[in-house]
This record gives sequence, C-alpha cells and structure tokens, in this order.
Amino acid sequence: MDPRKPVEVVKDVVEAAAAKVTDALSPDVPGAPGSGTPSLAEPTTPHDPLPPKKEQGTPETRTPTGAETGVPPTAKGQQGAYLTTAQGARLRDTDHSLKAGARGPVLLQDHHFREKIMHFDHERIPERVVHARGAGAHGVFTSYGTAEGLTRAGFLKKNVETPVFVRFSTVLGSRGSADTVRDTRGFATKFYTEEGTFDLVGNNIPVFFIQDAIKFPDVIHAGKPHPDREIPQAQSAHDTFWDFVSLHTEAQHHTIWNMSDRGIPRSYRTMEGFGVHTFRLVNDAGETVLVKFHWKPKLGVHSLTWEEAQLLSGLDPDFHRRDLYDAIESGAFPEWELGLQVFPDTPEETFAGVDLLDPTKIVPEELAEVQPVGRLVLNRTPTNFFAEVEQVAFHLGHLPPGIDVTNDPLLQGRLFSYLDTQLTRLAGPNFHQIPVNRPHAPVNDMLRDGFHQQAVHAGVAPYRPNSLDGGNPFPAGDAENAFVDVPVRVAEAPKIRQNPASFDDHYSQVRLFWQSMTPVEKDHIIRAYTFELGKVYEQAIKERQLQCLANVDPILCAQVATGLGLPVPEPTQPLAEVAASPALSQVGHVWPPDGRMIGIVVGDDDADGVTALREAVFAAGMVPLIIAPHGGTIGTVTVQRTFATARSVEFDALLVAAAPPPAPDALPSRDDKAGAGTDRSVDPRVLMMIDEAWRHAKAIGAWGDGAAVLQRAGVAGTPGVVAGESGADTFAAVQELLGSHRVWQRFPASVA
Ligand code: HDE
Repeated sequence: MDPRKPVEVVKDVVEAAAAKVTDALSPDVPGAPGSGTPSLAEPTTPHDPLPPKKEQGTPETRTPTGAETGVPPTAKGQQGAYLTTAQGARLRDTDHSLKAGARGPVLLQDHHFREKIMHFDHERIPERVVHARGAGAHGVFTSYGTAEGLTRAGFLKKNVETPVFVRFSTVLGSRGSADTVRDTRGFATKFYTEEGTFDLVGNNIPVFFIQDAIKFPDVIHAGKPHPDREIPQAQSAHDTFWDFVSLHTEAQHHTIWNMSDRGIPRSYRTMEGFGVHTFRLVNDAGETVLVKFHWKPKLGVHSLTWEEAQLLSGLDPDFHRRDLYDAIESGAFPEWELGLQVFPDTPEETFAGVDLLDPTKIVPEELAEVQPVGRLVLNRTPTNFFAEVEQVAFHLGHLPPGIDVTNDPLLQGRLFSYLDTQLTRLAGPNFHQIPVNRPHAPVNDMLRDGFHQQAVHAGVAPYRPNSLDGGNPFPAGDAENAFVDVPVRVAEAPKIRQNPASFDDHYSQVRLFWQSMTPVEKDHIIRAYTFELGKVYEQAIKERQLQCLANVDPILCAQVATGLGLPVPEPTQPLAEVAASPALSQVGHVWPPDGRMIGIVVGDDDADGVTALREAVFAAGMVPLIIAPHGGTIGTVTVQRTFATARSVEFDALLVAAAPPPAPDALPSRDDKAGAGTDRSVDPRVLMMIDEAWRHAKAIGAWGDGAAVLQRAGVAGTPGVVAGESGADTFAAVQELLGSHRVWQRFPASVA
C-alpha cells in the first residue's frame, strides 16, 4: 500500500500516464478520439486509465462550496486499472449475466447486472426546452481594466484573469439536430469570478423576437416543429413560425436578422455575441451607467452560403461542434473581445431616441462605440460532454457585485426562468454543486438539503441571526464587496398589463438593418425569405408576412413576392427614415484567416511537395485537409479524406496539387458523385469539388498539373481562381483571398 494520501497517488499516476502518451499523440490530424494510439490486439496488461487528450480541460476541481482542493481534474474521472462496481468492488466479468446454468434464466440476485442496467436506463436527462443543441469549451478571460471606472466588478479590473466556460447553441432544434440550420445561436459565458459566478447569457443576434417574457412559450411553440407530425426539425420554414412573427410584428426585427447571413454562421468562432438587454453597472462610488454587452470575434463575422448550410446538415451535422474542437486542438484558439456600449443612466433610460429597455432595438455602433474591456480565449475542449456541456446551467441572476439588471420586461422574465428550468433538467435545487457549475468563490448560503446534496454542511443554525453557530454567516457590507442592488427609483404607476408606447415601433429598425446591408447580403435576405415562405402552405400567412415586408422596403417585398408568385402589397404605414449602420454588414473588411480549413487535392505522387505545403498551411495557423484518391498515406502524410468521402463544404478554400485520373472507385454505382460530368480525364469527384467550391464563392488555387484541372472545370481565369507557379505562392495568394472570406465579386448582386 502506498502510505501517501489517495489524492497524491492519483496525481502522480495521472501525470506519469500523461507523460507517456504525449509522444504518441498525432498532432497533425485533429479529431482523433483517444489520447494514445490504439493497438491492433485487445490490450490485456492492466494499467491506469489514459489521461485526457492534450487539448482537453475539465472544470477546476472545487468542493461543492467553492474551495480549492489541489486535486488534479482527472481525479474526477475513472480510477485504477480494474473494472469495478459503482461501489468499487472489482469484477471478473461484465459480458455475461449471472444465470442458472448456461441456458438458464437470469438470476434476480445479479447485482452487477441490475446496477449496470438501472444506471443505463437513466442516462438521459431532459434536453433544454430551447437551446438543446450546443457545444462548449473552457477558456480564460483577461480584463484590460478599461471598465474599472464604470463597475466595481473585480474581474473587470486590469489584467485579472478569470476562468470561463462558454456554451454555443442553436435555439429550436433537438439535442441531436444539425448545427448549420438557419436559426439564432446562443452564446452563453460563465465567468468563474472570485466574487461569485457571472453568467452572460447572450445570442449572436442583438435583438430578440419579443418584448415581454410572457410571450416566450408562445414564440417557441410557434418555432418548434408542428405538434401533430413533429416536423420540421430545427427550422423556421413552416407555417406556425411565420404565423406568429407576422401577427406579432415586434418579431420582424429579429426575423430579418435570422433571414440574413447571421442565421447561418460559418463557425462559432466567426459569430458576434450580444447580451441583448441593457444592464446597469455600478462602481465603488455608487455611480451607475447603462450598458450593452458585445462579443467581437477576432476572425470577423462570417457565414455559410445557404446551399453549404443545407449540404452540411446532411454531410456533417456536427460541423460547428467539430470546427470548434478541431480549432482548439490545432492551436487556433477562438478569440473574442468583450466590449461595452455605455449610456448615461437617465430616468428615461433612452439613448439617441432608442428605448434601452426594448430588447427588439439596437443602438447603432456609429452612435455609441463598442469599447473593448477584455479578451476571451477558448483553449480547452471538454473532457466529458455530458458532465460539462449538458450539465452547465446558466442564469441571468448569476451576477457579481458591480453588475445589476434593468427593468427590460424580457430580462425580468428570464430572471425567473433560468432557475426554474434547472429543477426539471438537473433534477433538483442543488445544480450549482455539479462540477461545471461550482463557483470559484467561497459559498456560505444557508441553503440546505434537497436532492443530490453534495456539500456536508456543519453547524446547527442555518438561519440569521443565530447565536448557536457563533453568528456565522455574517452579512457583508461595502468593505467586504457585497452585491449591490442599485436603488433605482420606481415610478408611481398603476398595475397594468401594458408596454410603454415606444415599444410600438416595430419597423424602423428592420428597415435600418435592411438599409445597412451590402447588395450581396440583400440578395441573400431575399433568397431566405423566399425559401422560408415558399415552404409555408397557407397563402394567408404568406400574404400577411409580405404585408410586413412592405412596411420594411418595397424592393425586398417585391422580390420576395415575385418568388412566391403573389401580388406586391402596399405599405400600411410610411417607411421609416433611417440612417444605415455599416457596422451591421459582414462584407468589405479583411480578417485573419486563422483556423480556416484548406482542402488540398493530391495525387499518388509528389509526396514531398504535399508535406511541405501541409506544413506551410499549419505554419500559417490554418488546418490542412489532405484529399487523395485512396486512404492511408501519401508518402508520410496521412490522408484525411478520399475523393469518395470528401465534400467541398468542409473547407474554406481548395488547393489542387495534381490532376488525378479517375480512382478505381470513381464509378457511379459505387459513388453517386462519380457520375458528375462527362470529362473522365480527371477524377469526376475532383471536378465536382471545384465546381461546388466555385459556386460557393471560395478561393481556389492550383499549380503544376493541377492548373490544367481548373481549365477542365471551366473556372480558370475567373475571379478568385489562382493558377500559381508553385504550391507556396498559390497558397499565399489563396490566403490573401481568404481575408475577405469569400470571393464576392464572382457573383455580382442583383439589387443595389
Ligand atoms: Fe433563454 N432560456 N430565454 N434567451 N437562453 C434558456 O435555460 C428564456 C432569451 C439563451 O447554453 C433556458 O437552461 C426565456 C434571450 C441561451 O445552457 C430557459 C426567455 C436570450 C440559452 C430560457 C428567453 C436567450 C438559453 C432553457 C424570454 C439572448 C442556452 C435551458 C424572456 C439574450 C444556455 C436553460 C445554455 C436557455 C428561457 C429569451 C439566450 C428555458 C423565458 C433574449 C444562450 O430557461
């Protein structure tokens, strides 16, 4: 027996095992499942569990009441070399139930069988009623200190580093639905601050469908699949959705964001995030300001094309999840800046004529600049998806001293909902004791008992004041940095079910958004409305939505009406006079291409050239995807996709290094894609890849034999298609093109 404490033994074992597998990792192919290289034969020599993969992190090991333990995170996982029961008794066999003879019935006394099956039967918990589909990662937030004068929140003081966990999500789909559907994305961040956890539970769209939380069940019922057939899954292209948003016209602003390219992000890494509501900050002197939170992605805001999104839903439903985790594993850590729009805290709670309590309105950045206050880097993937991503519980009421809420009626309702929902989902009131939810601040809360209580509270007097426990816990004051409920004055008013009159403007900012788009973005919006309304069965609903569009813009309305084959209605109110906000557009900037996927088509030879190019792509902070006629290796390079398994939608740019003749499996009976086109001088799947990449306005480059393939594909000499002298200079030119995300000039837009 090792005489040391179990904690120390576990730590040593884990560290030793980690050192052993580090060499065996294959860093070049992100996504490989295990941390070690598996053997062909079943391993039989007992040894301790392998450590997690190098990029995996877990919640810090804290006690249920927030204390540090000094225990390695892996101590929360499985221990020891041998199979045991849940109680730690070692087992000889888990493949055969205990029977009365080899052909006899199973015995009720088989406690191992019963424990195993009982646990399995209860592995699932209810999925989130909204935002069920998501992915999360760990990271760190480093504050610049620029908000120090505005708030007493310690995590916003200069250079403070705060661990975070972020969960991204779609809203409407079930837990197993596709990532790339047209929908709003959640962007929820848990800051484990030393003054208590702060949850910033935002979206990638700065406005919301509704103005009052009491309508939330209704809008979600309308957006979820129809209750009779339970279709369509994870989509808004159906009658109930458009019925709702055309009757509750406050939803029109959020809806146009959904119909824009923001509804189909390229990646979680290329999304903005917004706190949506206005919050109130309070500093040490008790002074307050109103703020809106913004996350600005380092890579810029980029989207998929609609066809890409649709293809990906089938070809790689996990596209965003995979992208997030592969980027982290490749070292291209996703990054955002947190910024604040700051407004004076006036009794009217308005800024530049915008009601700050109306969550269907933005304040254009041109009117109130977004001031950066810190940097978020996601650098660890979860070790266990269920434990971390599925069980993480966000709540708007998780606020540190220095941040307070406002009277936005949507925000107020959320303050109730996020606690309430955990009672069902996480089966009780102690969800804050689940490892990913444990605060990093000492907890002394007088909450006791309940399902799944993991703390062992001492003392006899969980009430205040008490004398039996020596008076503990004591109330904190300003000196001890107690939470500040800002004593905002509440106007004397009748008790009514009513919105302020300013909430009645449902169209001016929809028009502002439309006017702020570039022509290509407008084309995409027209296409999205036409597609979605084209899927609606009922003509009355289409006509009603067209009526809404008539109040936004005559061109938008006319174009969609034409696509639907319906008359163009007249507006029912004057079109708003609005100034465009260029900050809302995604087009026209240049961004770093970090972590972009570069497809590289190779033939059977030129292994040296491929190796060098692959290294150049990695060195530029991007991820190469080697696509070859067959699996295995080309030289020493691992093939990641074959012509049969690759599809252009997986990468952002395509490099063609060879002119590979049809591979042996280029037969339409073996691969539908091999039936594309009649040119059989090159593998038809390669031509199809080029065709698709071109259609999706992606940069394409080729050199050597590859240049001839561009000719055969009919794309040579068109915008964004590079024929270079060598792999290196072709890649350099493609890299440059990637800065603007797509080759927009390939398809001139139809509207001005
Ligand atoms: Fe949520 N929302 N929400 N929501 N929401 C939930 O909480 C709710 C709203 C958002 O990754 C639920 O734990 C109401 C706006 C995100 O775990 C639930 C209203 C915004 C996530 C809930 C809103 C959001 C949720 C479901 C109307 C952007 C996922 C499971 C007032 C600012 C968090 C859960 C995660 C999740 C209620 C509106 C963002 C039911 C009642 C506005 C990112 O409590």
